[in-house]
Amino acid sequence: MLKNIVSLALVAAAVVGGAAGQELQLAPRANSKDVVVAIAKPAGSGIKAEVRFIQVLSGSGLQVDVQVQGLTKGEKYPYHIHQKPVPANGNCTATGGHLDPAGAAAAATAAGGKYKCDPANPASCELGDLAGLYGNMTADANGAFVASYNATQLAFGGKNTILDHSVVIHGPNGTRLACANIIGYILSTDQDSAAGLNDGESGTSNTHSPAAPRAVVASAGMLLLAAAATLF
Ligand SMILES: [Cu+2]
Repeated sequence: MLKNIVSLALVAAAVVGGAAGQELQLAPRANSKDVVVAIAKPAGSGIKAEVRFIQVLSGSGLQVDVQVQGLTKGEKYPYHIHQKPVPANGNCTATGGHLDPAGAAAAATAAGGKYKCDPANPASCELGDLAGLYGNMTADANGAFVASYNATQLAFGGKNTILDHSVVIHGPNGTRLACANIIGYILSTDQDSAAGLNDGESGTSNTHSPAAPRAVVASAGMLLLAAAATLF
């Protein structure tokens, strides 16, 4: 399974490299052979990051792979999925609050308390509170951070979709340091799938181009070669 995930990540990198500037719309489809990924690349304040969300082939949720450079050792950096996309001017403040379709924060406030995510009780956490659920980013001696986990609540499509949203990295004092949109890609092994996919979420589809072509893969071997060229 882990090997599969690594391979899928490489495949994703190949397609991203070959389809620069093209966004693909996604829809979960039962019994589909599609491999579905989404990537956000937050940058700013000397930070460069890549967060990959990969469809888990069995079970629910998304595999999340986080790689960051440019952090300061000894400091904690919260990061989240935020509600709104990053506008063209790159203003991270415009991404609004955390993605919270179940209203965890509002429920905490209504109960007279202050929102606090307890990872042992995911219902207490906003869907997009990745730091609360899985821990803050922290830097090693080189200013780097790497994490990989299975976020069981995240999805491509439906009420818990992460598509059309964004990833924001905060400084220790909460300042928004880096942000990027989550962009989805479909890698398909079947050629007869129609275009016109969407993630089922209305109102924010303006960030996608309806006519964007799909990335159709011919063979996994070819893609892995392409991935090597792209990554290194
Ligand atoms: Cu945030």
